[in-house]
Amino acid sequence: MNFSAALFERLKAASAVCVLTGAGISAESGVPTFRGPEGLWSKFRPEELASFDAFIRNPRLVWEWYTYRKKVMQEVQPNDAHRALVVLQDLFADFTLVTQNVDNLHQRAGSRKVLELHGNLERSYCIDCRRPASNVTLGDGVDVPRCSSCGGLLRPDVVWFGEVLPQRTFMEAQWSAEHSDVFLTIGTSGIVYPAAWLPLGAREAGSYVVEINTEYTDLSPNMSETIIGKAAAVLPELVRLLQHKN
Ligand code: BJW
Ligand code: ZN
Repeated sequence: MNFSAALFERLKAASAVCVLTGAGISAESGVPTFRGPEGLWSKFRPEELASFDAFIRNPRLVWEWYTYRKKVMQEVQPNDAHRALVVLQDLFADFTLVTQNVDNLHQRAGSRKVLELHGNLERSYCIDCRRPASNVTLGDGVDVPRCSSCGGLLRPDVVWFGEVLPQRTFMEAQWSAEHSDVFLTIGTSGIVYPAAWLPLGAREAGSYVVEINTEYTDLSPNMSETIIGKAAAVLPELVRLLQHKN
């Protein structure tokens, strides 16, 4: 694979690197993405499953969907792209990994700090008393998971449409994006906001912004460069090159 001289020079000189990942980085682990012909939302309508209104209307249906996805996530393993980012975290003085994914694969691969913008499927919390709960899945009965303290409905700790992202986490991500020398946006369609502001904000602040995706996206026209390829092929190659940078 041929990386541009500009990218290589920027990375060699970089001390601050920020990375944003989306569903595409887990595709090669066997986790379905959201959009596209094989995406989750070619079969399910997002507004029926990924909003608080949908949850209140039919909590059982929403829990069935998340129980299925939790099962998928427990059966898969991190791939070479997740592992490459684990190596990258030690190659720069300041490295920030931001993910929109809720699949926990970065953490399982060994990334030390992950800024989770859209939550994590491993966690749940009570919609009434907000108490966290772990290992929640749907049993065979007709009922839905309930809080052991107050009996309120438990929900997955993820961010649905119309909900605010965890503010401190987002602010930290934004700061890192805007103070990065190089920003990588990997495996995301870049159509969901405010996450998609991060690469755009980084570019505006003068960072060298590189997209890695199997196809061009809405973000592409605003990137310093786009590398078309699978994350699990491109990233290990990039890491190999950087490890010999001196
Ligand atoms: C590969 C690959 C390989 C494949 N290698 N690449 C109009 C304009 C602007 C904004 C809005 C608007 N109307 C509404 C909004 C706001 C809304 C929004 O952005 N909507 C857009 C869809 C238009 N945003 C929100 O509601 C957010 N909150 C918010 O704005 O709060 C403020 C507010 C509050 C109150 C009122 C109003 C405003 C919250 C967004 C939460 C998103 N949540 C989800 C679900 C999480 C839980 C769950 O997992 O179920 O997050 S949606 C879903 O999309 C999920 C993802 O994290 C997110 C992004 O998807 P991602 O990761 O990019 O996946 P895909 O499938 O889209 O793309 C995969 C990519 O990988 C593709 O490009 C492939 O080509 C590529 N690929 N294989 C490399 N091997
Ligand atoms: Zn409760």
